[in-house]
Amino acid sequence: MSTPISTPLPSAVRPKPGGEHLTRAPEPPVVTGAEAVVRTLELLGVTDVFGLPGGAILPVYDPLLDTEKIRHILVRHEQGAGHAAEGYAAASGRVGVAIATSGPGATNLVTAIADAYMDSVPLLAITGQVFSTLMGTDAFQEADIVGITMPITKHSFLVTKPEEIPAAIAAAYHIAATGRPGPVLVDITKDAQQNSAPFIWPVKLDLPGYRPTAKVHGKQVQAAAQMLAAAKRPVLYVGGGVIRAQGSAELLELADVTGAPVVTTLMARGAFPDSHPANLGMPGMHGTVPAVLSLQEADLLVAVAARFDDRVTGKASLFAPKAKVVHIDIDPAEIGKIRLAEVPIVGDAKEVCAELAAAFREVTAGDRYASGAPAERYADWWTYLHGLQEEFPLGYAPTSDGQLSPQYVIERIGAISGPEAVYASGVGQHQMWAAQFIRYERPNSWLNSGGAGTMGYAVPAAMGAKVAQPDRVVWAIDGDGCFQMTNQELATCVLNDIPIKVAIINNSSLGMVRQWQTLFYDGRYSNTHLNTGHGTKRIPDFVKLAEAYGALGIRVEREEDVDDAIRVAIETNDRPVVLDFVVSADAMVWPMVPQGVSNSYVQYAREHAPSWEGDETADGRDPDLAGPAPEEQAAEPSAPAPRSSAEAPGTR
Ligand SMILES: Cc1ncc(C[n+]2csc(CCOP(=O)(O)OP(=O)(O)O)c2C)c(N)n1
Ligand SMILES: [Mg+2]
Repeated sequence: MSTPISTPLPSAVRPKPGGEHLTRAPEPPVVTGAEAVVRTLELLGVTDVFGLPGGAILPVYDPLLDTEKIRHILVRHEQGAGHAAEGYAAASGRVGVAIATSGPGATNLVTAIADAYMDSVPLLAITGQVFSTLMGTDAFQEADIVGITMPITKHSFLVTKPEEIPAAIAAAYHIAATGRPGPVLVDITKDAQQNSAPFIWPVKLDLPGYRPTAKVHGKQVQAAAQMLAAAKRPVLYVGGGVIRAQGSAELLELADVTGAPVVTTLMARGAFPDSHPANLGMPGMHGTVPAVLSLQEADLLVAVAARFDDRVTGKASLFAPKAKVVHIDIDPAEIGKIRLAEVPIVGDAKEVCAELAAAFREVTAGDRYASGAPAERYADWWTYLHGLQEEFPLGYAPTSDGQLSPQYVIERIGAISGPEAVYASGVGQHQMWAAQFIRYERPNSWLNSGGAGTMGYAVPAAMGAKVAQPDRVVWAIDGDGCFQMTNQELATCVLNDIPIKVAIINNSSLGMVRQWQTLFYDGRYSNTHLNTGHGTKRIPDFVKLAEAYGALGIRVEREEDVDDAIRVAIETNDRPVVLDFVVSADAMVWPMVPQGVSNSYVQYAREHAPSWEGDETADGRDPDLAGPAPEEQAAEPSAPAPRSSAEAPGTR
């Protein structure tokens, strides 16, 4: 990725004695630091920023009033600004920008910064800081935000002089967008904003040691191609980095050339089309049985910009026990962090996928699978995987209490809105169902908080996505718990004409936590009931809340009303829409691998584990693969093995 920071300011033309005109190096204009902030953002091509003012950033807000190039969207909470900037970035691939004041304004951004760090989102956070003379005195609204965010930023700048502003912001923008993207903070003291200095542009980026793009090592690519050609049971294990690298087309090429199966992690949903026959779906704790077991049975993993997250690996020492690993990542620190890679490849996923596809073609040129049907190469493997797909399709059981099924609602939203829409989700059961039951066909269409698991992400992220892509239908698929964390941004959406659609999957509870209480705490529901749904006082009443904000609110309680409500939401574009889907609290997310055990212990539904190829133990687990039975393993204390009675496996 390159960054457009070389736009020069118009050069001045001065008269020369004798009537001739000569172009001379212009005197740089002298501007305040605050003006320099706005000018720099303009020159970087920033068109939208999300923020909320306060004393220490007030100087910057004054020239923001005059710029015609930048739209500032006034949020109701700085966390909303941060997630909106993230949603903007995740939907468009551009850098998202958030602005806050010092102290609590800046600390309100911290969750979003941490979130962006975990999910490699290019985020530029600009904060005001107290006067440099007051720093370190516990001044009013002082917080050491550079110190606070040090472990959760890719880099940060503390700027105390106006002349440093253009270079600091340009460098921050560049660092956020290049290499492995991430959040960068620029903290600017109030005196640096108020004082003046010559505005010099373009700036020279002086970033010693920052070399984000390494040249791909050809020999490693060659070795990977040979391993792929020799493998019998390979899997392309695709992570969210493919989307950040805009490498979906190259990944598709790699998959098509090799004929290998593909799994897309929670962060990578949409990186590879769900309609593609090689896509086995999502791996991990709530992954599809074929995706989870493909990794367990594989003899080769080609990890493409994936980071072996514990929600994917389960107990890491028992993950993919038969596989060698090719690990492709732009961040060398990821390689070998969790799992040794026999072939490490440091490089941009887009570039490496293209090179690996070409190398594979060369290596296999002339062999009997090279032309015609690449899937034939791994025919036995595909036979096994197709068997799993047939036996364990994603599904869900009807609800037992007659309430709406949350999976059905989400499935209908996806089916009616289609792959051109954008779907942002909160965190919890609804997030997993949205990852499972919406079919993603294009990158940047699925936005969620995968690494941090930040409740409250959906509404502001959807708002940011809609600002970036106003012509798309943008959904926030949210939980009743998550929605209560950031729904104040509905005011921002209404007042700024950002007509997002919010689907609250209202199970009246902190559902994912409740699910663990059902499975692991004998149904002792400690502090997970939210009283927002069926048979409760409905505090708050989401329809009334939506109306109070000037949005359209509709409650949906019956299956036959679901489609109509979704269509009304899609057709309503003069204001945001909130659909309160009152669903069953008892629905659970399946399949599931209990935390801390081998993925071979994946359960299709309650008490229903897949049976195994070859030698089987009485409980259906292959002793070679599964490791000790879950009861014998050192499972996390919070997650003993499931012990409650049967629930029907998925039927739809
Ligand atoms: C900020 C934050 N606090 C707590 C959690 C722990 N947590 C994970 S999922 C969840 C429940 C979310 O409830 P809701 O939004 O209603 O979604 P549901 O699981 O019911 O679909 C909680 C509390 C979290 N992920 N983030
Ligand atoms: Mg809920």
